[in-house]
Amino acid sequence: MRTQVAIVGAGPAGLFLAHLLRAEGIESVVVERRTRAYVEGRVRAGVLEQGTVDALSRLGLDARLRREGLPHGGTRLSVDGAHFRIDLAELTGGAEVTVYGQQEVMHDLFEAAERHAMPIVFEAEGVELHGIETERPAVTYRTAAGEGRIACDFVAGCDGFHGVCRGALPPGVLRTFERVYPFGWLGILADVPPVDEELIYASHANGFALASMRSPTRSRYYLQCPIDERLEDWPDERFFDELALRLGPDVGERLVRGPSFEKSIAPLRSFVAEPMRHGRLFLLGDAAHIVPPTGAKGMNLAVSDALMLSEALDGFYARASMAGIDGYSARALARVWKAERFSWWFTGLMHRFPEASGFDRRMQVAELDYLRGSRAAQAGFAENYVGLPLDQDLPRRRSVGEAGR
Ligand code: FAS
Ligand code: PHB
Repeated sequence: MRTQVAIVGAGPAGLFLAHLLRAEGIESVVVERRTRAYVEGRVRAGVLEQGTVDALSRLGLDARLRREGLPHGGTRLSVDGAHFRIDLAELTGGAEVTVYGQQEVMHDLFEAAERHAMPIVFEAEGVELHGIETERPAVTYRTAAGEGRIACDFVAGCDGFHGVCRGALPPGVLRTFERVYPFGWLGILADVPPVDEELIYASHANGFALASMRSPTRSRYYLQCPIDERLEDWPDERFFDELALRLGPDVGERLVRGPSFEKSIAPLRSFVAEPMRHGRLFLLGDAAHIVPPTGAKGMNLAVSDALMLSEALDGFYARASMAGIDGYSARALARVWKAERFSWWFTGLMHRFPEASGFDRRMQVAELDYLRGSRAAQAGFAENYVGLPLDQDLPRRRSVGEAGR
């Protein structure tokens, strides 16, 4: 078959891109290794930035989000049980985040893809890229129905951290940057009402905890844990006891307990691959970058990559312009690195590091105390947490002469 853009991977990056291209009249075919049920069933992100909500609205895919999503104008931080709130909306001129699970986003995107008869090949094995340095690239794969080949103009690598597309960049071209954290997140889902109407990020001597949610009747909770922790060592009773301790007495006593129906441990890493374009191949989302989930950026970065690439491809097909194509990697990486910084900073602030010195711990305490008491510090937190604009035009650097006036 032939199409304009072959998309490898049907996660948030791949499906947002497919819908954005459809909206611009650009054809694509998505090739996904798993089944739709598997992709939809993965429990991952929980918080949508304003830009992600706006993208769903622009695509006309926000009806259920408007009904069921939970807009949050603030978030809370807890330090050894003492809480303070950061008023996101007040500090950002009205921006907020929306709690709406990645599973729900994927359901809405797949439902709409079905309505629009968008071609998605599921259970595709052995995906390989060909000719990405030519103007006639192709993607091959096999399914139960046999071998498949997609001739295209461009390939979008949306196949996540463990996919094959990043590996298609020649070794001399690809540069990677990584930090692996010495702990993970033990997360549960339970059908119990959330402990608070907003999220609570907690720093405690025993480690980090996060009280989040999926709905007014479904809670999502996380505990920092050693990376080699075993799920069987964390029965629900132990999990809730530790969560109550780390959230502090006044919140802990409000905690509603109940049986978890999902329990998993996620490793934490910061990772960036550069460049995010080589020839006719583009990398988007986790295929190009990973953030620790502390800043709730992972899925939102996948969406902003898709927004940028769809603009670039619209320029190519509508105006025969290569400007967006040539500028995609630098533009996407400018936003990616800022989200990497915020996620790394927030992770370093809220977690306990086994090798931390007494000085390191004092730095955390001082920074948390500064954040608690400074409007300027909270404004910086807020603009990063709700999501920086697609292109953050930093104030023009003033020369020394100008600064002296
Ligand atoms: P994805 O990994 O979501 O999707 C890639 C798709 O490509 C998958 O469907 C995969 O099956 C497919 N694929 C892979 N290899 C392929 C191949 N060879 N051929 C064809 N298809 C292939 N983010 C947050 O913001 N908050 C969180 O709390 C959070 N928790 C997370 C927990 C876990 C365990 C993980 C792994 C990630 C978490 N994330 C979180 C990050 C997550 O939401 C990602 O950022 C988001 O899914 C990125 O979307 P994609 O780039 O589309 O990658
Ligand atoms: C979640 O609800 O899964 C969630 C929320 C906020 C985060 C990370 C995860 O920072």
